[in-house]
Amino acid sequence: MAESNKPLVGIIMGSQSDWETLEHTVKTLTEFGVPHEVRVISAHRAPDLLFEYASSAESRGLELIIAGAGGAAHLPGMTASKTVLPVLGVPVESKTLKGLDSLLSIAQMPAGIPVGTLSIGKAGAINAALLAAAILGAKYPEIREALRAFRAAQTQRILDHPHPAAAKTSAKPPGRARPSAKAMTRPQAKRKPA
Ligand code: RP5
Repeated sequence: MAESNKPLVGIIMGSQSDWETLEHTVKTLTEFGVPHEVRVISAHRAPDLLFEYASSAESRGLELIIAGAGGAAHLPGMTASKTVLPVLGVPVESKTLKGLDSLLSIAQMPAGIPVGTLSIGKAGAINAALLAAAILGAKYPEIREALRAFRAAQTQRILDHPHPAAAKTSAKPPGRARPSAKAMTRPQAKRKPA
């Protein structure tokens, strides 16, 4: 079972200050039972560490990387340049330009090195985890089913609260909606392919 605890997803961020955004990615992946690891790796302040991390990610068993950064956000793109694993980028909201700088830095990659870019801030951080679950779900049926249950529960919350005032008092953020009782009792996703 040790194998089942091996991280499938690497979550990296450019600074400690990015944690308040990327913690939503971690929380969501945890709720889906997706094994992951978390590191602060700055593209500018620790470039050698970034190269080492990205170039060894595949051989260490990672299957996907989520990289969050703000400002001149080169971390996702540089990570993608050093691995063939899928890289999802989360633009962190910057103080000066509200994350527009981060978004463009991550999204505007040259042809040949793609980064799957999410929206700015918390929504992007949550969606990065959900997109990771969708990608990994092609190989791991339990992740796919957890995602299916999450989506059904999310829809049901809308249907159950047609009045906006009622929805306001009882709606939960997407990450709070547990996928299924079955998925939640399982600490980690199994590693066996479908
Ligand atoms: C980027 O610079 C980081 O991703 C962070 O969003 C931003 C500011 O970093 P700190 O100055 O707060 O460490 O590299």
